[in-house]
Amino acid sequence: MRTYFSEDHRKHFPQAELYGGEFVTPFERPSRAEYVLARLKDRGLTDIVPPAAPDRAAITAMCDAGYLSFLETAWAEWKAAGYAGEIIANCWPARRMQDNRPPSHIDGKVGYYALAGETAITGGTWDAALASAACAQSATAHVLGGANAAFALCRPPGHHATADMYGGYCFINNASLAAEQMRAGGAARVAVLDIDFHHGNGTQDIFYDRGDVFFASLHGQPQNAYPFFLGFADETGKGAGDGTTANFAMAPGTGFDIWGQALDEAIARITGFGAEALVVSLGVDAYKDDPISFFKLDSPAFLEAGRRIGRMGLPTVFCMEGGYAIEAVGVNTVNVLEGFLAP
Ligand code: 5XA
Ligand code: ZN
Repeated sequence: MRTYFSEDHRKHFPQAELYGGEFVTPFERPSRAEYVLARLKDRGLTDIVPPAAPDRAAITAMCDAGYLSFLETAWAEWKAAGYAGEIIANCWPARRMQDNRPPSHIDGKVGYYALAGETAITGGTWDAALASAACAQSATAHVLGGANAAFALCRPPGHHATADMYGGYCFINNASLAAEQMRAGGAARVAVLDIDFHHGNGTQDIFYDRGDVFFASLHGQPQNAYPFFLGFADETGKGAGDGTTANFAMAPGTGFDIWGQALDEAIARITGFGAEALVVSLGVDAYKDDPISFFKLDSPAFLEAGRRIGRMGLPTVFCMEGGYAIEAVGVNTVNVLEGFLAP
């Protein structure tokens, strides 16, 4: 399986994440990608190539124009405002406030376009986000060209980003771009299977009223887990998308016995939908030692998950999402890929 990877991911390395009332080194950091790369090479998956230039038109088609312009210019505006630190949101259009009038001042814009406060923007964030999107786009092009699968080693990740909001370490929704590209490339029905510990609120939001893209997510129940406000089982889609969203929200302490059943059910739903192509939001923070999650999967569980996904027999693009038990991220990610390759 070919991996698409861009060194430009390093341009996004905020020094601060607001966590537990303190500033800490962000859990989502460049070394995560290094561990995945090292493990790919250890296991002989050495077909690792840089992506083509990002297809900006596809990104523009999926995202809000004001949002993209904000991402591209936020750092310059922040500096022009005289701020010394990194861009961190500190005010929002909360309940009973207007949320459809983007402010002019950079402080207001940041709050308008942010869905959470943990994610800092720096001078290199936009370039890195574009490079990450390019990895997803090139991986998808590779599969549309006839490969049975490809791995986009995306960093920053994408599944929390909506068409007009960033957060949860995500800026451009890479998996959604891949799904749209699969559709444009001829797949009549596409599924996104999100196995990251956190609900893929951005992907759900982008496809919620679409009948041609199925979204299934396995995640920590929103009462207890980020992103908290979406991912309940009764969110099933609307309009033409009624019935094309499936949320499997699980309790603290969930192990592979329960998680594996949810995966089987998600796979059955995707098969029943008649998907012709698959995008996997490949987060490995369901791992038992992940520092910001509460599932209890061990490393062999990721191998088994990959096998079950592989048995679907669909052209598949894997997009890297979360996973913060840094030294295990490589093993767990590559386990999914190896399971897929030898189902
Ligand atoms: O999949 N999403 C993540 O891993 C990010 C979680 C951010 C929590 N503040
Ligand atoms: Zn996650």
